[in-house]
Amino acid sequence: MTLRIAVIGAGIMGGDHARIIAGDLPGASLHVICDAAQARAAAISAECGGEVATNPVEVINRSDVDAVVIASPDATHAPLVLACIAAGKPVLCEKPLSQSPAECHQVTGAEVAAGRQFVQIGFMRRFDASYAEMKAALADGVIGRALMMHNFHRNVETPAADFTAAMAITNSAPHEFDITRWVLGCDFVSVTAFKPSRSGPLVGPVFLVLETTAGQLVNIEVNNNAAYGYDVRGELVGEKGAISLARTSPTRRDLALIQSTSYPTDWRPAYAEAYRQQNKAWVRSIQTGNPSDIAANAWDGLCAAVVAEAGVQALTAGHRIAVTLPEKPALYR
Ligand code: ISE
Repeated sequence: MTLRIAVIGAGIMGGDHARIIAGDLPGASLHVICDAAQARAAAISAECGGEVATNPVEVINRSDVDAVVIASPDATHAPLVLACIAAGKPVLCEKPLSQSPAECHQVTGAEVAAGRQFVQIGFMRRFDASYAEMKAALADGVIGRALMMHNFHRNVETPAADFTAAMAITNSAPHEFDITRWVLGCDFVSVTAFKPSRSGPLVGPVFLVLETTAGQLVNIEVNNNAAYGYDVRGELVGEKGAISLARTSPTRRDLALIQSTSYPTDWRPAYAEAYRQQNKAWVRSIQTGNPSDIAANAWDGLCAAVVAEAGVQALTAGHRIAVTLPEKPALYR
């Protein structure tokens, strides 16, 4: 049976998910594209197909919608996920699940009450080959026990004019909060946050230092106005060696005594394949009834939100803040 998928949100990520579903997602079809701005939904529909709609809750409850992708503004994610759970619809929710741990708690509580998982969170880096190889190297023991993980997350410029330093922690850094948890297989016990002074009005970098439940250190630099290119770096340091993400460029140029490679413009070309693999894993999980063993679930979304909230507190307080997670429900063990 082909899954009839509705995409909620026709912005940057909603458009990309619609293109993946329409063009490269076996077993699924783009059934509805929904956005409060009808013209934006109509433009995606003209390109990818699907009916146009403007009311997300109505779409979620349609009997001819089998599954839902939520790619609307961050603040709408948790309420719409709750509507999907209430309607019994599997949902792929773009990160973050919510910037509020309390809202994430409502979602995990709804899944626990239903006795099953409905939610996959769009932490697509878990499906990136470089991070998968890093995780495998740690599991194989080749670099020894993990000591530290260094992470750099640089955007050309902030994705929105109202982007703040706190959003660097609540919107961008959740990728690192999740991928370091996934690679290291542990959680965090504290976070300390710093930010250098930057000249001019642009949002400057934030620098986080986190301690894990296994006594390791994780540092995360998020610079949303790096200017030179979209550049994500990672190095996992073990007691016997280290492994780093290899930055790839489609080509290398040798011209006039200069060798050069290019940077992606933003995260979408950098993780195009990871998004496809993530979405395929989601469709498989619906078809089989078994959650993906790679993808992030609502519990992972809650963990990212708890760390992000502590990170913002640490930035304001200027000292280490404890990260305290609730008891993990059996549904997620
Ligand atoms: C954006 O929302 C993403 O999810 C990107 O992966 C990340 O690199 C960017 O910093 C975020 O704003």
